[in-house]
Amino acid sequence: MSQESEHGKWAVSSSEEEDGDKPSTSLPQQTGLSKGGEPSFPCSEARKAALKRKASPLKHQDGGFPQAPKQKSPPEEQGWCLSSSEDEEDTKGQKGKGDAGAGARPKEHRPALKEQGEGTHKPLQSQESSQAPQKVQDTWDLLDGENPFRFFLTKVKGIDAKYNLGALHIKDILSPLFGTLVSSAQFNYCIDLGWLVKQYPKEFREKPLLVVHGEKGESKAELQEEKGLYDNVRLCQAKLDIAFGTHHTKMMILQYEEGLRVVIHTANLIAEDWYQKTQGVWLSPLYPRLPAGASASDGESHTMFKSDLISYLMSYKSPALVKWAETIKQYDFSETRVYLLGSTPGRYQNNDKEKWGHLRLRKLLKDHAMQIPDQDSWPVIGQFSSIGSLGDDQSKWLCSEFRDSFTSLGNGRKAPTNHDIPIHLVYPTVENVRRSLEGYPAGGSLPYSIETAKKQLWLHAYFHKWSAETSGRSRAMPHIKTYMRASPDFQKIAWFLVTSANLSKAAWGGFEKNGTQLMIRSYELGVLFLPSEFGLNSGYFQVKESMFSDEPASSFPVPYDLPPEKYEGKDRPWIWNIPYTRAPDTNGNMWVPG
Ligand code: GNY
Repeated sequence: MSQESEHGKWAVSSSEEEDGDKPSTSLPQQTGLSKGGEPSFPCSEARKAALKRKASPLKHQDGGFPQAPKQKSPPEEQGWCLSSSEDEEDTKGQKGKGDAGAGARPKEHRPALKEQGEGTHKPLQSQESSQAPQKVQDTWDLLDGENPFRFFLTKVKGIDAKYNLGALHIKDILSPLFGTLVSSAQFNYCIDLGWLVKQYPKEFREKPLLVVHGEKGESKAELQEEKGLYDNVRLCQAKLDIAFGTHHTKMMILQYEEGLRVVIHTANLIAEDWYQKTQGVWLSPLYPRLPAGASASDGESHTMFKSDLISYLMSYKSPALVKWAETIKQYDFSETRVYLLGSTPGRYQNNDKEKWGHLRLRKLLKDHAMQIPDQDSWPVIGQFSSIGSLGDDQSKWLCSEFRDSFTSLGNGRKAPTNHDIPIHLVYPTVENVRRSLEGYPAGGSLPYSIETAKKQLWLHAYFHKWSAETSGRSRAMPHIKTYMRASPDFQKIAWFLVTSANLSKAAWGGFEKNGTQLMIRSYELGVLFLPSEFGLNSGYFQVKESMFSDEPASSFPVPYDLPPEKYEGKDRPWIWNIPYTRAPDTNGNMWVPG
């Protein structure tokens, strides 16, 4: 069978079964089913396939890609983070760079991360530029008041150092400079436990670590076996009772001697996800412990983040997470300026409908977004790394329930008709991936399948390329997922969301029973930034134009270029399970899945 359209021409050999709701998770050469008939272990299988390809890459006849920069291949960090968690094998020529070695005390002259707004909670004024726009010197300056949003990208190996100045590696996040760890919880999808433990500084590697995952069957057994090597590690399997659901949530809860911190991000706990990809990280402030005898409602923020986080944790119905919820109750979250927006599997009706997924976003925007003149014409921009089955045409989900939620406005207002509100979708082209730092293997984390793509060619008309000159990450493929509402000239944004949620019904939810029920398959988590929480009464953030200009600190650092650039004639969305052999990638290789 062959399909051709303005947006794609592919040869498809077998006729796949058509499951209207099945997310696009078919693997290149799916290998059978487990006893229970569940699909076989997506994460570990995908990683094994990647390792196999890496071991025997298929060289393109033309050899290297024109400007192929020679680079070290293995994603092993070699002292390119600021943390003091140097590994035995990371030390080659890296000693004496000022980091504390194992067991040594952190730099005493550095405060353990000075907190923006701490104590004073002075709202940022839109026009305020009184703080001299001094050059950002290092991460510490950046955390110290230059970044009210606490929104970061992960460090990328192989780009100009200036683009990593405000970026964080996982070792930075887990560094003793952020706090003296007592206990932690890691929520994630794909977890390399041996690697994860090594990201903690040596002195914290034996502290209690709870790993919350969604693995079943054989890959769960693998994780359990690995866990056996560590006395301090406990596993919590998130229940996934609805078919094709996934535990996508990526969160760290870090309990310190000095307080508690929550990190909500987009990266899997594997080396490749922290190497050459664009990933987003939101760091909470350091939450102080409440005085003994504080009541349940104490330590709440205007955004209700604390109780929303507790509700999210309780949705797992796991004793280990009830304990973490009890711990959270003891801390003061009042400095939090973001809203928590999650998904948790279930079928929700009545009051519960607005707790999760796109209806939660709809409610937050209705209740808290401010009115802006002409906002009816402001486009919605969605940016993601995978795409589910969205139906036969746009009316089925994208331009109905999804658009209704993402175009919601303050004061419960609704655009008279939202039919003309543009939706721009940002997803990498084949050419984006081919020229990326990783080359075609970057496509192993962009699992849009041919089976899904061929059913929804209509969707590809909404697509825009990945471009990120502003953040220096045009060649670091996105695994971040973001959504925002921008002005028609793309200079302002009404809100910004960073999340684990891809463009899928499994993540955001889909109506059932004539819209009286929202059905969600997966766990997802993100944070929503609204201007009002940052002391802006204009109703919008100015978009930060460059990392190096003297813009007010209240400008929002959108991590990719605006306006988004449409796919051109020959552009195709990256599809991970078809071959690309016509042109070599960055490393002179082809892509032949399966
Ligand atoms: C989740 C991923 C479709 C499945 C097997 C998949 C493939 C490649 C990367 C994936 C990924 C996530 C995630 N599924 O990065 O949650 O981050």
